[in-house]
Amino acid sequence: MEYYGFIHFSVNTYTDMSWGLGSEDPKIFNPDKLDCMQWARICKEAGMKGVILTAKHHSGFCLWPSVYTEYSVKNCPWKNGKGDIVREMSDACKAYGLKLGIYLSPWDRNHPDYGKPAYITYFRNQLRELLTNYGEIFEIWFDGANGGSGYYGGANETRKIDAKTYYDWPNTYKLVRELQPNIVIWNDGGDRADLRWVGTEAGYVGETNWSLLNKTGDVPEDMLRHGVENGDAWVPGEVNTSIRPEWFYHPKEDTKVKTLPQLMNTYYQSIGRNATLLLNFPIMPNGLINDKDEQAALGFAKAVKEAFAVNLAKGAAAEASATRAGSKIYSAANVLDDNKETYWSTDDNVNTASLTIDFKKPVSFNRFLVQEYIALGQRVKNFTIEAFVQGKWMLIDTQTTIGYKRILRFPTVQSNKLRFTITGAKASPLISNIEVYNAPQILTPPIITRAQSGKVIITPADPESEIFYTLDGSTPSVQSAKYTTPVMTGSGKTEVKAIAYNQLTKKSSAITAEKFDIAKQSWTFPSIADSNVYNMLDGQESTAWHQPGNVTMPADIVIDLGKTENLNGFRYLPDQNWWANGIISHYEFFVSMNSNDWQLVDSGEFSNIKNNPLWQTKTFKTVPARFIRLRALRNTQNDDAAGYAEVDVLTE
Ligand code: FUL
Repeated sequence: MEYYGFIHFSVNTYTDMSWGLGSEDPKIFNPDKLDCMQWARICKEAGMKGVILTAKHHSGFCLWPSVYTEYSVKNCPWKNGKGDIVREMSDACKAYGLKLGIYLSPWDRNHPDYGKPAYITYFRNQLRELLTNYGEIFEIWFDGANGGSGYYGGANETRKIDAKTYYDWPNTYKLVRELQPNIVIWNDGGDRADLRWVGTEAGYVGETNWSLLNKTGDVPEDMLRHGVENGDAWVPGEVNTSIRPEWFYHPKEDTKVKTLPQLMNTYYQSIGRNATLLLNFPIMPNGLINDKDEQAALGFAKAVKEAFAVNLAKGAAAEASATRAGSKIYSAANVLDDNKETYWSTDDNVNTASLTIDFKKPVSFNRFLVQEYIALGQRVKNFTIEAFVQGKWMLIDTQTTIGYKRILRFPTVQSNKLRFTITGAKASPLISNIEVYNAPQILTPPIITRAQSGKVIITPADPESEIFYTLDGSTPSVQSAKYTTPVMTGSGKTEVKAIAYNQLTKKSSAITAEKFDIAKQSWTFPSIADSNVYNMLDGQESTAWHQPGNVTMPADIVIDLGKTENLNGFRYLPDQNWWANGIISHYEFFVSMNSNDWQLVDSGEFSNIKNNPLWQTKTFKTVPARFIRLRALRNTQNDDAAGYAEVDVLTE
């Protein structure tokens, strides 16, 4: 299916939180403009083949009137408790020719029996409702996230379960397959299912990507990203990511909708790397998808269409160094015949071979698309592509796996011939399709940061472009100030907007907008001597500081702001390194005027920080403070590490 949509909507949409706590009053759920036809229309126009709806997220609140709980749309003001969002979604999917998928969170922060055997009966009853009453369901999503604490019918406690045994997955899967024989089961927490998580929510899978895993045994993170070359089960990767940083709607992210270059990167790093792409739309409190998200998704679809509009390999000639003996059925021409059921193959045990595409005239190209005939397995381990330039073969790229689909991007080359060489395979390769394109260039918006000194630094992603910016909130254009060196912005709050612009093509990028709170010129760490600690104030998300090895939790950092500020919040960004430890999950935040008497102003959890290690913003009632103390109570690994890419405050 390649590409399908995700919809996140629950009671926490109304509390601006990443995860519901399970104690939210259903009365807050009132999407007065709810329109599943809008959701389905956008998914369809965006080129998606289906939609997966969060029928129940971790809050436990059900978007359908389950007979097994009162914690559902039955008890909300929307449609006087007579509504059913799963039904409306199912009808909308039918109307738009989309498949419907269901996300049912195993972790339920509302249910009193969560953690006990009785909850499993409840969970299966709900599965039965969802998988019998709403027509064909193409995928079921069993999210493995579990933060432990919850409302649990008023108990308000932390409950630990063993994700491997508690849900008795083998019998749960049996039920699912009985009710929906063609369903695909996604599960990152329990027994191996049909699709795997790729280990990140950032929108990419490894370049090497086998669709195989082992049926049993643990799956460490690098296996999630790359699969297992000699695995014994077919468990392809599904890249799930949101069109905004978070999964649920937060108004503050209206300026953070992914830009076209970001979405195109996601495309090439998911669908272009043998995975499917599951792109999320958060629903607003009124029940609609935000206009900006719609524009982004449709712009993305248009750009994909443009990139793959003209297949330059059409009408070219294909010739192979080796073909399966005595049979025309496996000829090289099959890679260009538009028929995915036919393929080029070599003799058994001939696992290396090359295929040359002769365009018969010089053509410019920058994309190469190749597909294996995966009905007979994923075989290719290594390959190269070359272009024939000035009488010589010039190497364009050396790569590893292909699978269902692989797309390579490279700087435009002009040539009349392209050579594709398989340098390693598990068995005779079976190549069903090759396409070649010259995709238009897309300008990437600049990156804006603010250093501790208050200087704003704007970095172009593409060195040939110029940058224009504004500091007053207005929309930047070529008439705005041109950026040449870092701009001193003083110590107050600043809003910076910038575009990249290419003189040759006269095209500008999308706008980058960043709001910065007070500058940190006078901030110091009175009790930390290590100068690297300033990495967390430098505005650079790629640099971090970690507590020394001998720290034990709780671990504190204390910052002297240099003068009294009226604080009403703080922000924390964990170490952005893929392998980083010390991602704080539970915190306390204190303020002081003299660094002796401390007042606790906020405490809680950074929900979902493990899977999505983004900026965490917490707000509280305004309080004057000269010193702040961020206390790490726990991290996502439950050990004694605490790391910080950035720490920031919000002022009134
Ligand atoms: C995660 C959840 O915790 C997030 O809230 C979201 O639903 C994402 C798709 O999966 O594990």
